[in-house]
Amino acid sequence: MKLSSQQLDHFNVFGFLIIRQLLSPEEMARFGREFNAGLDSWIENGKHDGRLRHYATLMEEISPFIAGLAHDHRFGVVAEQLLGKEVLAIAVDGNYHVNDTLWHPDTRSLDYSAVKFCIYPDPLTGSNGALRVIPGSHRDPFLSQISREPEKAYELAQSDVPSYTFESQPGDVIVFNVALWHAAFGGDNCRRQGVLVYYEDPDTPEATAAIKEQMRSNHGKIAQTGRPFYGPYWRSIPHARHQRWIRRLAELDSLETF
Ligand SMILES: O=C(O)CCC(=O)C(=O)O
Repeated sequence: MKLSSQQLDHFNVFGFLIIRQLLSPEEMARFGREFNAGLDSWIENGKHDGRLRHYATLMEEISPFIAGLAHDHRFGVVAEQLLGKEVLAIAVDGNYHVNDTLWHPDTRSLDYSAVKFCIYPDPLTGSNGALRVIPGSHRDPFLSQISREPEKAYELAQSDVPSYTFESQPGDVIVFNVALWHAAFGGDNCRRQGVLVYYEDPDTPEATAAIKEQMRSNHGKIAQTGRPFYGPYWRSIPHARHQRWIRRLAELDSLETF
């Protein structure tokens, strides 16, 4: 899949890109089934009680279609075009979100670049939890100027911060630079979000150091669950692109969780 120069400009200028109906209804039906099976397999009694956000990786044999999206050209090759270089697939995961996600960027480091694809299996509008982004907030000085406390900084409620809302139908995908400020408001207690994250394949000391540090933090979060971030299934996916990622992560000391 080849992005147009307008799509690349949109991503570079605003920090995000929307690709409508990237996944077909049949693919979304499978996505939804594997998503629930994968997420529920990380819950002790197998059922989310809706009280707290629940996160799980989707890189195991229980969700082969979702795991395989990482090397699907609609994601892996698109990530390469967006970042203008080779990438590493870092995570495929999902969340049952509960209530609001307050404003934040996923990173404040501009030493490396990375993108996050979000796939919401249920229709979402601005009033029931659609993702909101602040266009152009992935670059400094705007990135650093925005406050996490809009109530104090601008006398604005979190949900009143000026933004663009990604209203979506199943199959629509948004991809954003991980430095972009984003949030979501008004969702229920089981708002489903699938995610694919790619980092640039680092070729400078700064990017390498920043990515290694970020990976330590990624592994640290998963280590608490007692599971490996990259389990045997993920490591064995027999796709050339995928195997290159595994080798590079090992070279970067970023493959092992413990
Ligand atoms: O609530 C959401 O949909 C966004 C969650 C989030 O902050 C993220 O994916 O980085």
